[in-house]
Amino acid sequence: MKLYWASGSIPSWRVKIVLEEKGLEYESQRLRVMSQPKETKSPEFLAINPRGLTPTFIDDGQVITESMAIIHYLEQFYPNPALIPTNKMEAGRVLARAHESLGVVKAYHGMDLMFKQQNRLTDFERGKLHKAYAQLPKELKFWDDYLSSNPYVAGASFSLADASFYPALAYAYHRGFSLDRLPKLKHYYERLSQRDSIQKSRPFGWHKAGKNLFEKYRSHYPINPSSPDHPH
Ligand SMILES: N[C@@H](CCC(=O)N[C@@H](CS)C(=O)NCC(=O)O)C(=O)O
Repeated sequence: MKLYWASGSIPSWRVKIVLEEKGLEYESQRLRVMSQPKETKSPEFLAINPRGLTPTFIDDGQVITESMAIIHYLEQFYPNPALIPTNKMEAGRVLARAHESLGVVKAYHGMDLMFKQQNRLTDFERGKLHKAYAQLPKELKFWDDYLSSNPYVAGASFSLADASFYPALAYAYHRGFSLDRLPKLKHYYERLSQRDSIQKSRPFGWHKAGKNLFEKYRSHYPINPSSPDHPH
């Protein structure tokens, strides 16, 4: 088994968590996506994955791309320990929430525009950024509610939904989003951060907060802190 991955990538981290949970040994190859040219766009890697994206996983000569596909594949062919329950109702919830976590990632596509010089943003980009900033707390509130009745996001035990969602939540923390208004989620984040599979796979430097995109946003676009859309 071989995994091509990128550091600080939510999709790569998902796959690594599942590999650790299942205790699978694999060859690990990090590809740098911030270098010029990107290692993900080298002819050697493009021959494996023509889209040049990580994670890319190889098992028995079969190339599997897309993080959600890889974790489902791992569950199907390496079922122990099970990360999807056998009970229909519970399995449905795990699968739905695993895929719902993509909604959290979607909100970051706008927040990433904070990395750019603000006076260079087009009106369209600025609109996208504002939308993402307002959307993320709303999105995370769903997850806080999911934790009202269960210790994990889709039930009583760690599942594919947690492996899929936790890296997206960790990104929010890493980028300075305060979880103080979402106490169940904050507690969940702290508890899962201690989990073996998560500790072993954590991207370099992600044990502490990184560049605070939320702070940067507020300094550029001061908004009324009492507004219901204000996440802090
Ligand atoms: N939908 C894909 C997304 C993969 C993706 O966008 N990977 C990024 C890192 S987060 C990447 O490898 N980028 C390399 C590049 O743009 O060359 C998945 O879930 O696996």
